[in-house]
Amino acid sequence: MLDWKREPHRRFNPLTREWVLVSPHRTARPWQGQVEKTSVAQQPQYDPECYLCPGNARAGGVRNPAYTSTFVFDNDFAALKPDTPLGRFEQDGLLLAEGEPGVCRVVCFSPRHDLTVANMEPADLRRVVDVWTEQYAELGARTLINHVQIFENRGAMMGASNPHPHCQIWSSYAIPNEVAKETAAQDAWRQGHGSCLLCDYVRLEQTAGERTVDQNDHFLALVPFWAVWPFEVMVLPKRHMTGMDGLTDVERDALADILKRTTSRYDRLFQVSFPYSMGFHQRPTDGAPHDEWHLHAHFHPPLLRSATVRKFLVGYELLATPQRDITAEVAAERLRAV
Ligand code: H2U
Ligand code: ZN
Repeated sequence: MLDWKREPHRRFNPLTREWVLVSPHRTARPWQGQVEKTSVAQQPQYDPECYLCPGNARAGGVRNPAYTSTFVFDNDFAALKPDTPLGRFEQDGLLLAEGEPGVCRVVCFSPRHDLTVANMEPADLRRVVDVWTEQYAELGARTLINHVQIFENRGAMMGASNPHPHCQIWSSYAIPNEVAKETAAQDAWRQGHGSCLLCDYVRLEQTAGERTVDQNDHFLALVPFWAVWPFEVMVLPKRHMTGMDGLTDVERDALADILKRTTSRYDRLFQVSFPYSMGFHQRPTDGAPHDEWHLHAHFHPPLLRSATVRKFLVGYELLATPQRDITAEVAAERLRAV
């Protein structure tokens, strides 16, 4: 039997059906070196230069309303446009291109420039969950929108252009790569096992416990067995639901709660406003029931050892297979401890 806590090994991601290389012998024990404290400039509640703050002008001259809770607008530099034709170009099976219509939006979580998911009030975060649910339903109902991707880039390290709490929504005609992989894997699991892959996984992790980071009555936050990023986290509803439109009122509060718990743990880990890319994966909105799908969120944070030491996916990882040293179990233990 493989001693996967100590020996180099690879782990299988059943959602993407890809492998990750794990080298636990390089850091068998949790990091015990110095944790650098970085002082981050305190943000003002209102920044006259911010294009997301209430009442301010955006690029192109549009002015934001004096909004008091959440605020949604069409991205002024949208990567996708709704009126793009569905043309196709093909040459010798080698060159293939498809027109890709879509809608890109920006969602401000709060009028307050200085807040983050970790320090917003639960009731205000709950309103953000409501907006996500509305957007998923509204955009997903359009004939040419078959997938709605909600995601947040947090922190300059992850390419966020602005500290004002916000996320983006890119909704598209095609099913994007990661979602296509997860759809195929969940569908195959359901065909082969007669059950939901992530319902089965949630049950396994609830029993195992060692990769659990936090939980409430309705959601589980864990470092997946196959995590690539050092402190990668998945947030999953304990009950089967294919998308956000399946959330009950109580579950919407619980989703806000688990997101706040998870991001607060992140902030405490290196005593810094923790950078990450996070996003929700849920049923494609192509009209099929997709009962194989189980709603979840992925957090992909870049930090490795401190507020300033980050992981890069380069070299072997870019050319061969992603690799990590600290195991998912040790990462979960550290996130549980803060
Ligand atoms: P990020 O911080 O995740 O980059 O999101 C900011 C988005 O806001 C980005 O996609 C858009 C950018 O195109 N944006 C506007 O729509 N209007 C503006 O005035 C500036 C930025
Ligand atoms: Zn702002």
